[in-house]
Amino acid sequence: MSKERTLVLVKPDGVRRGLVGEVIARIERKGYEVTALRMLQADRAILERHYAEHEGKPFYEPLLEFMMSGPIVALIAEGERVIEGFRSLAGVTDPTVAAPGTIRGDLARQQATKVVQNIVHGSDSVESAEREISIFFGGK
Ligand code: IDP
Ligand code: MG
Repeated sequence: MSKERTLVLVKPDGVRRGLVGEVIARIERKGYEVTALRMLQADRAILERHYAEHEGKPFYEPLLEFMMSGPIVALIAEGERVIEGFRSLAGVTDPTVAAPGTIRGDLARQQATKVVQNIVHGSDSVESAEREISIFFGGK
């Protein structure tokens, strides 16, 4: 099994609520290594690249607005099967039904917003991970 890298984002709701450390702690306690980390205010251009697959969906504009609503933290986590492993730590997209024990299941819930606010993003494949890492870390 080869070592993988994944892109994790702590979304603006996670940063606003002071959950950056909690997210990083869960990644580290699981045994993955954080190998790059930055805080940034995402602009529309970077988010259009990151969320290109969702263009045209009803939640696309609210998603971009939400992701621009405050600072985010981007990090690279590394380890064997980290892509699948972080998605497992994060839980499913909808925080109402995300399993207790997961980041989304423990720390998020449905809000009265057009876009689901669920604390974190994690890449969903090797191809997405490399593409997304190059967006946030310039090909590093
Ligand atoms: P993921 O983050 O679990 O991979 P995606 O389907 O890639 O989920 O969607 C990206 C983000 O867009 C989600 O994390 C969530 O914030 C938002 N989102 C996804 N589907 C919906 C929806 O049906 N309604 C509102 N927001 C959504
Ligand atoms: Mg996704």
